[in-house]
Amino acid sequence: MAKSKKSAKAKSKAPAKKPVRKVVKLAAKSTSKNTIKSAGKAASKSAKSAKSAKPAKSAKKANGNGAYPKPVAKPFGEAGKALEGVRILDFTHVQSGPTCTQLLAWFGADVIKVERPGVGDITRGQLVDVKGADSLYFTMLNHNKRSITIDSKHPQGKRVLDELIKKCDVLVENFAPGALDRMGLTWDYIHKVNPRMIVASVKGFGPGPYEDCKVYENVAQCTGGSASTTGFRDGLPLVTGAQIGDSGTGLHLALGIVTALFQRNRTGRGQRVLCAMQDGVLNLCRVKLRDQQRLKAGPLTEYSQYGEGIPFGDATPRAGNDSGGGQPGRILKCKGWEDDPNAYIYFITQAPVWQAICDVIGEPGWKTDPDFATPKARLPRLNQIFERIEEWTKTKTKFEAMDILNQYDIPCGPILSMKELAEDESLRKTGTVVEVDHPTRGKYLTVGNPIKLSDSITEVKRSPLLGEHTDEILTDVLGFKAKDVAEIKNSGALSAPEKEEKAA
Ligand code: CAO
Repeated sequence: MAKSKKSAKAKSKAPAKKPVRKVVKLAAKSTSKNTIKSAGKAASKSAKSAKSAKPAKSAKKANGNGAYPKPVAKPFGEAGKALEGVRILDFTHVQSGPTCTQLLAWFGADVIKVERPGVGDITRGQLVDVKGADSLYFTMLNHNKRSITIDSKHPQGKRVLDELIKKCDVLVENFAPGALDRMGLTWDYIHKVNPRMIVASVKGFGPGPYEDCKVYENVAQCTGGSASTTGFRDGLPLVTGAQIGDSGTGLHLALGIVTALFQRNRTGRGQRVLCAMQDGVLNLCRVKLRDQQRLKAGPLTEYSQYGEGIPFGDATPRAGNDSGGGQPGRILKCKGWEDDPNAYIYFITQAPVWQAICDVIGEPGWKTDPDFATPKARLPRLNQIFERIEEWTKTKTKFEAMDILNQYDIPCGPILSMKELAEDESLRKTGTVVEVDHPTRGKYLTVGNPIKLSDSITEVKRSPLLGEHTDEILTDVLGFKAKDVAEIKNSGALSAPEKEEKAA
């Protein structure tokens, strides 16, 4: 490599080598905490100076001409959470809905998870790794929530639900189509009981031929355009490990909810928010619908298939690991690939750094060779180009390659295993990977809030045990007196039905 570095330096046209950035294991030098702290200091300073100076006209305008409160003087991160005061009636289960309400909880909403007595969210008992404890499936999707058990079909359960509807701002659910209505909780009913309530739902499909179908993650990936465009041209359609159907739709729904809350500030009324998983996946596959339409204008020249001389059909094909845009890229082998399934790097031949790429891989002649010098000339030769680059990457570990290539601003990324991500120090420091303690399962790792707000800092709290907060919700939130609590409890609306005695 020393040779390639030297040649990169020697060529006057090659972009200057940047000072070495330590990227081994992607360790960040400054933590987000530090960044947030300094942002907080700066903000406090500006808040102080704002007191003495007259606000500029533009600032006044941005602040709604005085319609909004003055900026608080408290340091960033100490002025409460973004969604403080918002209460969520969380009727979600499995993954898509819980992802959404977990985000809202991280932003400070009081999320009250309603679960079926005795059973709870079905994921509590799925993929169990510690006997007798809630599964990771459940704990990793339900942080910062409270749990109450209610049989929603019991008259006394309905009584409690009615009170919750009155006291909450948003009802979030992802039951199978029609299930909420069958509980008697139609939109008309809820809107009548609490006209300010927002009712947010995840369903598999929007209105249309499939609207009544139950849907899980991979069904959404298949029906939303992801599977038909994932994998290799000559292989099966593939699903991806990223849960774009479930977690992706949960994210979409969270945005819909905060947007509806924002509109409610103006209109005073709630509305329905619907995210269909098919729509959410298609939204994430938008570039593939772009390519579908480009097919009319001729072959998709950035797809490897073009260089291989294989004609295109009438639908966007699977493109293996080709880059999605106009910057050709591939996954290439690195040192150790024979034994390590993740010894690979994604390498992008971005046009502005082509000269540096040629120098690094030891092909300086390609900088001026008309077959390689321009992006257009390179498109039919991508296989040859990436084979040559791979000869170089195979001599480096993925971290060494990342380190070297970043000195020249060459976009690339090592294929990181879940083990490497779990152990990554920088992700721990930013709170993206968090260790949480749980009373029945002990310590476990989870993914924290990936959305960092400088004035609403997320603290990841363990998921609730089944019905852990039933009493406090009945009394503190709903204001039931002891007599009413006893009546509701004795009715059996909050507890699992007694198991029938087995006949002797
Ligand atoms: N008290 C009493 N009954 C309750 C209850 C409670 N607290 N909570 C749920 N139930 C009942 C429901 O009312 C429903 O009963 P009916 O069908 O008799 O009216 C029943 O439990 C089952 O609900 P469901 O149909 O939603 O659950 P399922 O396990 O059969 O299906 C799923 C699961 C995910 C396929 C379905 O909910 C669905 O399609 N949801 C929408 C799409 C979605 O979010 N999918 C992502 C799932 S994550 O991969």
